[in-house]
Amino acid sequence: MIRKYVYGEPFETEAVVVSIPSETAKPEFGTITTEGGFCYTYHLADKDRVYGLGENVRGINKRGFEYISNCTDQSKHMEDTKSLYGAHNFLVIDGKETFGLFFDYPSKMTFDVAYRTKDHLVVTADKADLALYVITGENPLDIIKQFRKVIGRSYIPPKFAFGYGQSRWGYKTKEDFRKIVKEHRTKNVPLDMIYMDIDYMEDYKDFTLNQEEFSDFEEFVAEMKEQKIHLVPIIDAGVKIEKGYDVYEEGIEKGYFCKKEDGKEFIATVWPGETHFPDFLNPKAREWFGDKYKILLDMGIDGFWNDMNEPAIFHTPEGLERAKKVMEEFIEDPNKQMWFMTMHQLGQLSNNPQDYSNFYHEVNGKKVCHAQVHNLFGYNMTRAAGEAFERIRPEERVLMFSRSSYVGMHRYGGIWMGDNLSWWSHLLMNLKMLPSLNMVGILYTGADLGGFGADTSRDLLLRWLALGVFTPLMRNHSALGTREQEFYQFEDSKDFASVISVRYRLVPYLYSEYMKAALNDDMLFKPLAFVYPEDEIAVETEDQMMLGNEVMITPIYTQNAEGRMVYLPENMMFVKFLADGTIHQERMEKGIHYIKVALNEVPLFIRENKCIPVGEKAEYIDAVNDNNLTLIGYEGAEYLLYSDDGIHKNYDTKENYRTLK
Ligand code: MIG
Repeated sequence: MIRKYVYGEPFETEAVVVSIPSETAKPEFGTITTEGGFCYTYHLADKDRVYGLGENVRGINKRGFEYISNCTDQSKHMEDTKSLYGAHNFLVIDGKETFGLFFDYPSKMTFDVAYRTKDHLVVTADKADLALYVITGENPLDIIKQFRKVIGRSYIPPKFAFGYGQSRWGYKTKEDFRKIVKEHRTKNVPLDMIYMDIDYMEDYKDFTLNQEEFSDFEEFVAEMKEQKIHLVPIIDAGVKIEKGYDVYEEGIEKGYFCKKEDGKEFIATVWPGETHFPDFLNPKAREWFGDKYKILLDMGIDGFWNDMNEPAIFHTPEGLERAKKVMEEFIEDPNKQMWFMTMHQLGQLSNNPQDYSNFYHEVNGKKVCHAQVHNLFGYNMTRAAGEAFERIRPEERVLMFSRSSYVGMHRYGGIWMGDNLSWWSHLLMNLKMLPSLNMVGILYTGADLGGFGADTSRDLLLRWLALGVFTPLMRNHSALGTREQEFYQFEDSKDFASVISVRYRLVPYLYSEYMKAALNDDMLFKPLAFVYPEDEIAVETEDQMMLGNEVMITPIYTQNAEGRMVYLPENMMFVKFLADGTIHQERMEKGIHYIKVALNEVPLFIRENKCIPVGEKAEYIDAVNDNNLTLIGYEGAEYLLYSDDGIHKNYDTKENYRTLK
């Protein structure tokens, strides 16, 4: 049961796609005040657990910390980081009373989950203009499924997007890309995608190509396709200000860029230098920008990633002025130590809240200050692309994932988890983020494997890849200036071939479970707590995850570990993909075990009396054969396989299902 409560005049975010009449009575759970802002308070019982909040640090149970929905370009994900790139204001309280909450509010919102006081959930916003949805149901999963139903079906990528991808900020030339293909193909490490970061463009201008390298881009895309490689270019939010650059000229002429109070286009400096931000909240501007993707689609491109769409700002002319003033005063009177704080605040050049208050969107003919709708920007950039793909290429799926997001964006694309670091703790953090993202419909997701910032190490990369084997988006990505982390930068490439090959053997299962989750508003990754709610140990276990309906994964996330402790909430089959291509299977009793897993092996568990299909090795997704599958797990069990051509959109047909036994 979903009830909707409306306060003030909410902005229509289009997160919810089903029309729900609003209630006049007060919500059943918690208290609300609307004077001087919005405040929701709920008294938590000692054992109440709080799930949700999508892309955030810390555990699956969010209790004990404060999180702030405020889409931020955050390159250091620390334990006390309160805002990442997305805003996902959805919670499930599970305990004395079990219910879900969705605060549909597009600006900054604070979630104090028993942090300031140990037993209160307090949700606050500056303005009391929002829609609150209260969801009741049998259990957390039932509540989540109801929520998912009203926010619309999750994005479904083309099947090649379930392959392995290599990426790095810094690839520039055709030779860079050819080398990657050659290394993978000659050393039998599977590969389907190579990502093109900002250097493929001309001066970082969206929808242009560096002419020195890519004047014959179409041929190059075809050359890669012949080797079964999809090139996936990045698109940034800011449009470079440059006379003669058509995207800029058109945007100005049509008035599709965000403007300041005085009617002049807002300027923000990002990678291309000074840019304007397309007004993605204006449907016409969205249509215009979305159509630009056609330039690359027409050249054979079939996937994109949208970056910098929080939107990230390095600095603005106004910000530089503010900083200059503070600096001058400081220089004039060096004794003014008090100014240090002011300088720090005013001098914060990048992603400064003052700048976000300085520009406007045009929504239904009305000017709306960006700060009031900040969290919708990335969502609507990706929506621009998604809507365009529907127009331009209605029959076929296009790969799309974004950095920033809001609830609703899951209909148009996935997300990657942003700029993590090559830290063991981030491997675990990324694992824990998976179910929270699934709760808000984001199924196509994964982390930068190996870590984006900082220098990775061979063992960290291998362990992270072994987690990546299970995440829909499986991409090795790293930052400019960090240690190179393509598999061939390390000794014994066979170990990498072993781990990555497991992904391709599991794709029939992973894809099938992904599709079932997407088509049934289900989660692909569930916390153990959702499957074994009566089991106290399972409920607290956050470093193991249920994948689909048959599997439990137990990634290894500590340095120098030769294995790990695992908890089995029921009897299970321990499965280990060994380096020689064979599969070790061993029945294990419910309880605690220590499992040994070498760096070149991938472990998983199959639930009692279930089985999963595995295929043969393949070096790209096209070569995965769904008609040559073996079942592993418990004898006599059956598996319902979903399978389709991976290209078109006829998902809802019975022909896509068959029972394997
Ligand atoms: O300011 O395009 O998160 O994946 O490699 C950095 C360069 C901009 C941030 C993205 C990252 C990408 C990088 N970008």
